[in-house]
Amino acid sequence: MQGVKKSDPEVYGHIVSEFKRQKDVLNLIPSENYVSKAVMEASGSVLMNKYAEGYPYKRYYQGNKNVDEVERIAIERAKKLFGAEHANVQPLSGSPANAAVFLAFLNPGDKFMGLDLACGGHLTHGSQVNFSGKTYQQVSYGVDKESGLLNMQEVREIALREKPKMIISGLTAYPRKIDFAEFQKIAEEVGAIHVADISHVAGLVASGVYPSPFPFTDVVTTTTHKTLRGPRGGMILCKEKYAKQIDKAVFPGMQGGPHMHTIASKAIAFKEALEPEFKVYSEQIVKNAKALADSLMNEGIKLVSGGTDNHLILIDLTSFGIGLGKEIAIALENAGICLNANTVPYDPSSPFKPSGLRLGTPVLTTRGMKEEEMKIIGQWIADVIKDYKNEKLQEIIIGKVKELCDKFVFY
Ligand code: DSN
Repeated sequence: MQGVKKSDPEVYGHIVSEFKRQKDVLNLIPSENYVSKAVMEASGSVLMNKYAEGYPYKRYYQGNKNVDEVERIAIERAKKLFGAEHANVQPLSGSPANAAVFLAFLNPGDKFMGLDLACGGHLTHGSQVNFSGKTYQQVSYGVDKESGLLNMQEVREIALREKPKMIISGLTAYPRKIDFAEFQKIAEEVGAIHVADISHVAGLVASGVYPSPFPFTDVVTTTTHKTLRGPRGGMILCKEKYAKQIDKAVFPGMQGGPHMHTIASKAIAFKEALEPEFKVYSEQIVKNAKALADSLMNEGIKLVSGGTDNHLILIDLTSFGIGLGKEIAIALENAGICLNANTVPYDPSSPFKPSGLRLGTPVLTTRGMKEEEMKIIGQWIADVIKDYKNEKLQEIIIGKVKELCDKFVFY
């Protein structure tokens, strides 16, 4: 970083502080991860300088012989990793990927189904403050109030009644397995396109430790930076029969020039994910999440759905009070534990003052932590939750967190 240091000491200072923060906190944000040095280096390479509108070997500008190869490699590896017929690696992130899919299959005003934001869906699955809810007609499905689980019979009934043109399956805060095959079956029954948004679980899917939507799902969207441990970015995978529609929707429909430095980083991350060690890593993410969930429940903390099948856990704080998520997330950050406040299904409060906490294990697993550490971390989290106004306790725990982090240095 010597160039940054010399040219812009102010920004350099913040980057160094952020490096230190990432090293010294227990990062439990389930949508984040720490990428390899190779992935990071490619992101900062000269590929950043290249415009490459179009697709490999069919570009609008000259000078693409190197980036054409990089994008071809990324596409081939993405297809191999997931067993997909077609891959578009250009989406800038998850929301643009989903926006391109809407553009490919729907007209403004058309009806689609998505998981309610408050029940674990994403903004782009039809939230009223997002383009998806503003431009198209969303019909939401939720989770069962008691069990916190998806009810596929209800999803089918809504689909038969509403006849949507598209059904989105996928999650940002659902800690259990999703039956992608059943979603596809329902979509086929009502003549809808099925889009599985696997952003959170992509790494687990690639490793075979979570149900895969391949090869039967029409279209799959994902980010590349969560459990997949690649750069900030997105991707669309689909059946060959939708390839042209998807490619046209991404470019020129939705985006201009792709970010070739990010595509190079994606290619590297896919190579890493194709290695046997990545399966071991993914298995450990789930083992760690289960161990952390058990530790929290042993301390009397209530979890939505009573546990987890993937990398994430949703804590229901309503027994401590309504709308306490943010306040307790801040108390935990003061104790060196970083996660995010989140709504719980049928939250009696609002998204601005949610009643839950969302946490996950991708980063801690990348750092090499295992079940033993999860047990201790669960106890620390529970201690802070139960006494969240106790600043002295936060000070004690932050010291212990630092000691633990020093044993698991990643970069
Ligand atoms: N912000 C992402 C998450 O945390 O799940 C989704 O866009």
